[in-house]
This record gives sequence, structure tokens and C-alpha cells, in this order.
Amino acid sequence: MKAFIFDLDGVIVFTDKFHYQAWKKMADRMGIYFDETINNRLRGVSRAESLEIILEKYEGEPLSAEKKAELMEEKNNTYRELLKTMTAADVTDQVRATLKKLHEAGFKLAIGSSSKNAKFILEKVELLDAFDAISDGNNITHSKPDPEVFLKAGEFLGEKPEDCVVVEDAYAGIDAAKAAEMEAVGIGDASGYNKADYKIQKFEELLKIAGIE
Ligand code: B16
Ligand code: MG
Repeated sequence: MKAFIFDLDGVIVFTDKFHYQAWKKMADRMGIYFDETINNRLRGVSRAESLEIILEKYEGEPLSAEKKAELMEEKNNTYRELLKTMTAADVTDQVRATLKKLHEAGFKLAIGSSSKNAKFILEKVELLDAFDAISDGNNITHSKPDPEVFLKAGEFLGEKPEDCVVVEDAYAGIDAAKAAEMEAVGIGDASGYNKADYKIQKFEELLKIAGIE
């Protein structure tokens, strides 16, 4: 175990409420039914796939690729406005301290996120410097459960998959980690997923897995 690769949303920060508000605004404008239960299906899923899930409730004529791109842009603009309100206080002291201890113990740290806004979020919460590499929605062509985002993170760090441990809150993310032949830690929603090699309730439990505490 030489490196940890962290999913961002649902592990380090919690932006589901912003995703929800932004999609809801777009859905309401389009007259599409959307609620928190549907929103839960968007966790860890790419922006384009999220839109397809929301459009399951759309009753109008099929939409062109151009129109779909416009809807995604509309959602992303609202979402980024909401992200601007984030500050360092949106990351817990436990998360910050745990990352620091892992780094000081010699582990390499990376982000493996489906989000194209990952760097922007990390800047807002003042965590950009905490990671040695960032693999995100901008450097992948296939989203989780495809292993690409984590394989790229391992490559950026210069570590082999078998030496990397992924920390994820989404089932699709655990599946992606296993497909990358990496160990997987389930937290939050994924703490009940039987494919996770480790299941934790609190972020700081990673120190035990790393053999530090
Ligand atoms: P964006 P993660 C994922 O982040 C979110 O969980 C998911 O809800 C979102 O649709 C996806 O990023 C794409 O985000 O629209 O910002 O590119 O959990 O992989 O860190
Ligand atoms: Mg996530």
C-alpha cells in the first residue's frame, strides 16, 4: 500500500445539495419531474449520464445532442455559482488532519473524481496542495464503473494498481476500483457494499488501514 486515491464528492466534500439545486432549477424550467430520490441515482455518475437519468421523466419530443449540451451547460453554470460559496470550512478538520498524517507517513495522495469541477472545488476549499495528482472528469473518456479515472490517477502518481487504495462513497466507484485491480475502501453510502475490501464510517479510520494508528 503506497498510495491513496480519493473520490471527491461524497468523500472529501459534499456537493450533492448543490448538484440537486442546480439540476432541479433546470428540470423545473423544462417542466420535468425531479426529486431527491432521483438525485440519489446521480451520485458518482457523469454529468451526461445524470442528464439522461433526469430525462427519463421528460415527456416532450426527443432532444438533440446540441440541446442536451445546452441543458448540461445551464446546470453547470448554476452549479458553479453555488460552488463559489464554498470555503475551507466545507472540509472537516478530521479530513484535513488525516490527509496530512497520511502524507507525512509517506503515502502519495491523489484525487480520482468524475467531476470536471474537481480542481475548482479543491481550490475553493483550500485543498489543492494536499494532493500529488488529480485525475478527474477532464482526463477520462469513460466514467465509473469504468476503471479509467483510477488507473490514470495511479499513472499520474507513478504507482502500480496493486499499490493503490481507492476511497469511495459510490457503488459505481467501488466497482471501478475493483476493475482497476486496486483495493477499495467504502465510506458513506458505499460502507455497506460487500465488494469493498474495507468499510469505514469515519474518514480518520483510514489511518488504521494505513497502519499508522
Ligand atoms: P461535474 P465524484 C461526481 O463526483 C459526482 O458525484 C456526480 O454527482 C457528478 O455528476 C459528477 O461528479 C460529474 O460532476 O458535473 O462537476 O463534472 O463523486 O466522482 O467526485
Ligand atoms: Mg463520490
